Amino acid sequence: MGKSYTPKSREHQDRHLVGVKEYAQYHRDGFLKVEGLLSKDDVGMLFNLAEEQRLGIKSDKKDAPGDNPLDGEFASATRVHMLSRVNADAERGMLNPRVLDVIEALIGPDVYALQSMMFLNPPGRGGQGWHQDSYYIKTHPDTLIGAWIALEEVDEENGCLWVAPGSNHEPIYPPAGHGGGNVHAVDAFVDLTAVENVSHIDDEVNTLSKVVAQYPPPISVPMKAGDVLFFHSHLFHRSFPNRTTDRYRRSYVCHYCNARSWVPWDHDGYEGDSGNYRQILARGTTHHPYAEPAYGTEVFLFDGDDSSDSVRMMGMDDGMMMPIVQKKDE
Ligand SMILES: O=C(O)CCC(=O)C(=O)O
Repeated sequence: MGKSYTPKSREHQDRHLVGVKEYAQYHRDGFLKVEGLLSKDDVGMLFNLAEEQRLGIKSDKKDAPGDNPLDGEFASATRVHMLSRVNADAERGMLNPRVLDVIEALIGPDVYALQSMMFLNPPGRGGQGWHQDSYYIKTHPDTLIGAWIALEEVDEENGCLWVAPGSNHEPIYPPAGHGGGNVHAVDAFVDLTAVENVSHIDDEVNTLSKVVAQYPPPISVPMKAGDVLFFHSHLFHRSFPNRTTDRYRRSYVCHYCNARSWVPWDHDGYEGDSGNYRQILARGTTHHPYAEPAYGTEVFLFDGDDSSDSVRMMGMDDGMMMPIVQKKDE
């Protein structure tokens, strides 16, 4: 007999509990907005980080042509990938315990933190056409999930996210010309059409938009600072460029997966067949290799106490389901 494992991350203060209705809604619709999940301090830390990036990029571009001193900044400052590998605050943001509380409930118990992106989206910039995140990041089994953290008010004007509710039940549409080789379940479907120019902002050339059109009209997801949108990696979603003249659209977007998945992916490449060893174990435990937080951010992993009893739902004589504790030695 192998060592028993009852999934249970270490207790910590201020845990955000997910409701059963929220869990069901996430799995039905493919997204879940949790309002006010991040504290003012946590949002402030990430907002300041976004500002550092924005101003850093601005000063780099001070020689950009044009009369408007913001031209260079607007032309370049849209998104910064993987700050979490080089900055302690960015790592803390990706491993925010309350974000992980929700991720753990939705796709856990064992969680890898894979990716972070800081979006700045100045006036006139940003936007990403219809796409599915698992098209880009491979996890097998496919357990990828995104967390979109609003660092300020976002709405249709400055380029909030749009989603097609229920489209998370779709398979991943493969790119034309590649035989679908880099998406899951190649050759498993008789009628899965290939798509072109996924993520292109123009629906005329991004042919995933034709599948999106089979759904009820997509909905926008306006958010306030500290709200977090959790979204399924098969969900059709997009954003439009920021069409204001005087507002940014700052957000921090991170991706996670179940830490029992094989991850043949890493943002910066990896050696061998598996990128698992580059992914931070953020909750639970795993039989795969993993990375630890480079800046020492505390994570609440499996507490190593395998004496916990296992609880199962069982049918009683009266026909009711009851949680029954199963002792290890039974
Ligand atoms: O925030 C955006 O504009 C796009 C983000 C997105 O689509 C993603 O992270 O998958």
